[in-house]
Amino acid sequence: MNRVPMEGKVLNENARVAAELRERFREHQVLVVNLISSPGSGKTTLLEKTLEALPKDTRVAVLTGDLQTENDADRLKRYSFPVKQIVTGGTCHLDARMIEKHIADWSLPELDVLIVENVGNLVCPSSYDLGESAKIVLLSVTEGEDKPLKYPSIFSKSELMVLTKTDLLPYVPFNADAAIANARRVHPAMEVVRVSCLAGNGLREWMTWLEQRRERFLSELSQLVG
Ligand SMILES: Nc1nc2c(ncn2[C@@H]2O[C@H](COP(=O)(O)OP(=O)(O)OP(=O)(O)O)[C@@H](O)[C@H]2O)c(=O)[nH]1
Ligand SMILES: [Mg+2]
Repeated sequence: MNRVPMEGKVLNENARVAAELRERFREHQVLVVNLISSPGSGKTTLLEKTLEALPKDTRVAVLTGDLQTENDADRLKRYSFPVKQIVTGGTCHLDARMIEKHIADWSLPELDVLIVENVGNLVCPSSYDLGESAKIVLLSVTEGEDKPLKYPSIFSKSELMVLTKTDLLPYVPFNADAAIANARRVHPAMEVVRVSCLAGNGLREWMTWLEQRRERFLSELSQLVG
């Protein structure tokens, strides 16, 4: 009976913690990106390719969320960057408190980028601000080009859509141009990168996007200060 007020309270509390986190990330100039998609769209694989390609002295860390297992962190720890698993124990999204708790023993001044892999879910994570600078939505070519219209919330809040598994395009009835057009119906300014982690296509473009997003973040910060 009290579901709606209780949800509102939880979201307000989350917004408060997220605002504090955002302030800390800005203070220490840490770009935080929040990767969101359906289960299995390729978030961890994209992160594996990203960490593999980064110079070893890159100041990057990863938090990866999952309902139950440590599998994704185990996959990502191989690349020698700081990685932590957040096991939500059944909750279908990460929240700001979980981020706060899991970065508690990391030194933010020693980081430039924090990448958060959210729990695989196209709905719940979109309501929870984590203090990130940008949300990024992944859509794989096996999911159907209508998904931006069916799950508009996350597409409207994301700056970038990574269209994943493009190596499968010859084998599935999926119209990539229609998917991108649908995403831009929901969010006209949506940026798009087409990636195949299997074939390696688009990975350079994705890395460039991340690099340029950090530059933009720093320039926005300097305008705030100046
Ligand atoms: N063909 C193809 N398969 C891919 C690609 N990227 C990922 N996969 C496969 O897709 C499956 C799921 O990939 P993950 O990276 O674990 O997906 P995820 O989004 O992290 O999954 P959750 O964390 O469970 O939500 C794995 O079997 C990957 O090998 C790709 O570019 N091409
Ligand atoms: Mg994963």
